[in-house]
Amino acid sequence: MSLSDDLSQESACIHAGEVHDQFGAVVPPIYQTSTFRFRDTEHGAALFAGAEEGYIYTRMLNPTIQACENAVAILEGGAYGLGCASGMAAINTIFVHGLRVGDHVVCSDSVYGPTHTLLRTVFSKWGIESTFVDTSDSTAVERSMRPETRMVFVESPGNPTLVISDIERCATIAHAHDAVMVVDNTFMSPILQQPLALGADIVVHSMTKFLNGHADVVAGMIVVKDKETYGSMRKILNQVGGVIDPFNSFLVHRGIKTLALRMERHCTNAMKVAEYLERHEKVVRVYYPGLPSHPQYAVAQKQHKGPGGMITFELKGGLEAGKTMMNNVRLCHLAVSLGGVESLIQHPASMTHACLTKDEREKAHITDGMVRLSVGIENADELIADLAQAMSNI
Ligand code: LCS
Repeated sequence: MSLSDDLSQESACIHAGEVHDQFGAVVPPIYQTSTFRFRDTEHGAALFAGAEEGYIYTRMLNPTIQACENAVAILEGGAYGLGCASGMAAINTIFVHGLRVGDHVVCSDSVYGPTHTLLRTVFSKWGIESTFVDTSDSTAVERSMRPETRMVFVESPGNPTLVISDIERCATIAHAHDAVMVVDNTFMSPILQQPLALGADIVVHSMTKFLNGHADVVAGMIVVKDKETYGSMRKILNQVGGVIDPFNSFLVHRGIKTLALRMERHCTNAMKVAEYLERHEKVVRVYYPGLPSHPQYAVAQKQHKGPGGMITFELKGGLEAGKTMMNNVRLCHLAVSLGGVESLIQHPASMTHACLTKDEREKAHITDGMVRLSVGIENADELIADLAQAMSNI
């Protein structure tokens, strides 16, 4: 991995992870192969023994995957990336790597539903307890720490409430208790937030979202700071097996070239839409990190380079009003996922966060009336016109 440290994020998006192959290919080729030929038995044995560097088998390492891993690691200001089959495969790999029987995790209560469920229903079976807490409240994080806490897992902004945690403060608390600080940076992308620079040890992404940006790939990425963590995590990933494949790596890497450009447009569009929604008579509440009304606006200003593309809001008339609106959009699609060039609207309580109990949702302030909008890069006036006509049916 080589790229000058002072290169801007805009240029890094274009050049990070580029390869120098024998043909001078400008774009990393797709090495669509499951396995690699050895010169002879000694070569094969040396590769397996780690005495020589090279490729053995695609689950272990592949040049196309490595190019994408390097690109994301550079953008996050980390040292190594580990490409995974999905964001959930990446999160699972981090848990399997970092936790053992008797350990305790402190996790944001407003996280993507399956992250919550994975800890609560799978890792709990293996004697790993989790406390879900509002990580925007650092005193609550401090209070939740136990002698056996080995990991603090923060998603910020949190899905779907957009609650913002002070990453620097959470990392300080985690480190004071010898716990690893993990940040899910999916909602911001490395263009708008760099958790490693704020003290996090590990960053995770669902690359299905902004990094790829075109709603045609499911993939994840882990970024770490040091060789030792990378080595032990790579072994776990090889064993649990949830690796990304070469073609998806190629697509994500291609998507990253326009990441800085796309994020700029996501931010300006979402700001216009959020301001419009906040003024609308049928809207009760808008959660958007770019609005001064956001409860953690000051933290957002300190921690983000832009407000992002995600908006959550509540309508007068709650769930029924929300359903009417979502059933009447024309330009936006009624679909889960986020971070693509197209705008997507969905209902967290019955969709992305339906796997939480009503009590768990209430504790995390995920109300039945919440509507989540991933603002795409369409024309902002046309998006606003679509939302206006959809709300006129309420
Ligand atoms: N982390 C966050 C913050 C997410 O929003 C998601 C997926 C994941 C991790 C998991 O990534 P995946 O395995 O899907 O690549 N979020 C989704 C959402 O809000 N709607 O559909 C998927």
